Amino acid sequence: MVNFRHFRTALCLISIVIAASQSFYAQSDKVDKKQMSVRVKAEFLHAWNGYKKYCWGHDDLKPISKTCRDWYGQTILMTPVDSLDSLYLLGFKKEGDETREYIAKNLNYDKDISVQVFEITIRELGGLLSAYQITGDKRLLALADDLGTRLLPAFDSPTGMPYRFVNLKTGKTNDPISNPAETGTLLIEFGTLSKLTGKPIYFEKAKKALVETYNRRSDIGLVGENIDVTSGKWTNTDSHLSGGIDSYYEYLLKAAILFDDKDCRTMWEDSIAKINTYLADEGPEMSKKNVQGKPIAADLWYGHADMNTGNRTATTTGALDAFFPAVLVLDGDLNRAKMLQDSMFKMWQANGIEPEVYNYKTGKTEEFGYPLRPEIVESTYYLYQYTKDPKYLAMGKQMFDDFVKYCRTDVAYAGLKSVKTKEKTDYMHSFVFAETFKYFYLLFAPEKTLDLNKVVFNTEAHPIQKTWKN
Ligand code: DMJ
Repeated sequence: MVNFRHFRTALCLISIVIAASQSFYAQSDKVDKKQMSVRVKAEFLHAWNGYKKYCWGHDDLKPISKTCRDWYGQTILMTPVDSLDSLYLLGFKKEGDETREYIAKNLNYDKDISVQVFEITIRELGGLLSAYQITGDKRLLALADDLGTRLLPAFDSPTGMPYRFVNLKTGKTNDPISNPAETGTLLIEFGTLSKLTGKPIYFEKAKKALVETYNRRSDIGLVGENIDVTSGKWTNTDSHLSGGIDSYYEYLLKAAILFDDKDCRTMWEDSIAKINTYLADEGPEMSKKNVQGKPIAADLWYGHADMNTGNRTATTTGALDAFFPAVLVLDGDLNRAKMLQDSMFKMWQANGIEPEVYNYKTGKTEEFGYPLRPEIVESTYYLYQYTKDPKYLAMGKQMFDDFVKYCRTDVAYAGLKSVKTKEKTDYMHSFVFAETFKYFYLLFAPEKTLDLNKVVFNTEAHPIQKTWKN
C-alpha cells in the first residue's frame, strides 16, 4: 500500500529543491557584467598590491603572517612570472610593463636548485611564453628557451617519461615515481617553445613523454595514479580525473587542437570513451524518480575506478576535478559538461565554498581545505562562452561573492584550512593571479577581451596563440 505521508513529504522536498534552484537562476538576469568585472579587477589589485608590498621579488606571499616563501630557498619569481599575462589581460598595463622589466633584468635560472618539472613548466615556461606572445618582448622568449634547455635532462629516463625533479644547474634528476599529470602535462609549453624557437627537440621530448604514458594504459584503456618512469610500471592503479591525472587528459585534447596533432586526437578520442565508460557515475538524485518514473535531476559525476578491472574504488570528487566540464565543452560535449557543472556547483554550495574532496554518494566532505583553486571558475567561464546562458553568470557571481567573503584578508587572499569553519591558511598560491582571478574576470569581461576560439589555455590558464603554421 502506498504510504501517502512519505509520498507527500517527498513531493514537498522536491518542490523545495526546485523552488530554491529556480529562485537562484531567476537572479541570472540581474548579474551586471560590467560591475562584476570592475569588482574582480579591484580584488585582483588588492591581492597584487599585498604581494608587492610584502614580497616583491620573492616567489609567493603568506598573507596572514605577511612573510614570503621561496619554493627552493631562493627566488625564481614565481608570482611575477605566473601573473604577467593576467596583468595585461585585466588591463593593468603599467603594472605589467614594470613587472616584465623586473623579470627581464632579474630572473636567472642558473641556480643550483632541484625543481619540480611539472610546476615550473606550467607556471614559469607557460607564463613566459604567453607573456612573450602578448608583448613581443624577446627577452621573455630567451628566458623560456634557457629554462627549457635546463629542464631537458629530466626526460633522460629509460622510458622517456620525465623524472619529477631536475637540477637547473647540473641537470641531475631525481624522483622516478611520477604520475600522468606530471609526465603528460608538458606538450603545450614545450611544443610552443619549439614552434617559437625553431628547435624541434622540445616538442619531441614532451610528445614522447605523453605517448609513453598513454602506451602504458591498461587493457580497458585507463591510466593509474603513479608510474615509475625508469621501469614504466604502475605503482598505484587508482584511476580518476583528480590530482595526479587531471591535466594529462586535458593536454591530450588541447595538444590535438593547438598543434593539429592527429596522434593526440586519437589518444584523446580513445581516452574520453573509456572515461565515460568506467569513471562516469550517477549521484543519488539520478536514482530518485518522480511520479512518472523519470529521474528527479540529471546527476552526473566522475569517480574513481581500478585501472585494470574498472571496478569502482571510490565515489569521491573534488576541487581539482572541476576542470572537466571545461574540457567536455572544448570537446563539444555540452550535454555532459552542463550536467557535471551543475554537480560541481552543488559541491560548492554544500559548504558555501569548494572543498578539496567530496563524496558525491554520501554528500559528505572528506577533505576540507580550499587553497583558492580556479578549476570550477574555469568551467563556468567555458560554459558561459559556449552557451551564453546567464545561469553561468549567476553561478560565477555566487562563487565570487563567497570567494571574497571567506578568503579576503587585509592585504591579499588566503586559502582556507577548512571550508566548514572557514579558518584561513597562511598561503596564497601564484595560481590565484594566473588562474582564479583571470577566469573570474574573463567570465564577466567584455567579449572583445579574448577570443576563446583563438587561444588554447595551458593548465595554468596561460593563453597560447597559434602564431605558426604546422
Ligand atoms: C594549478 O597549478 C593548475 O591548474 C594545475 O593543473 C592543477 N592545480 C593548480 C590549481 O588548482
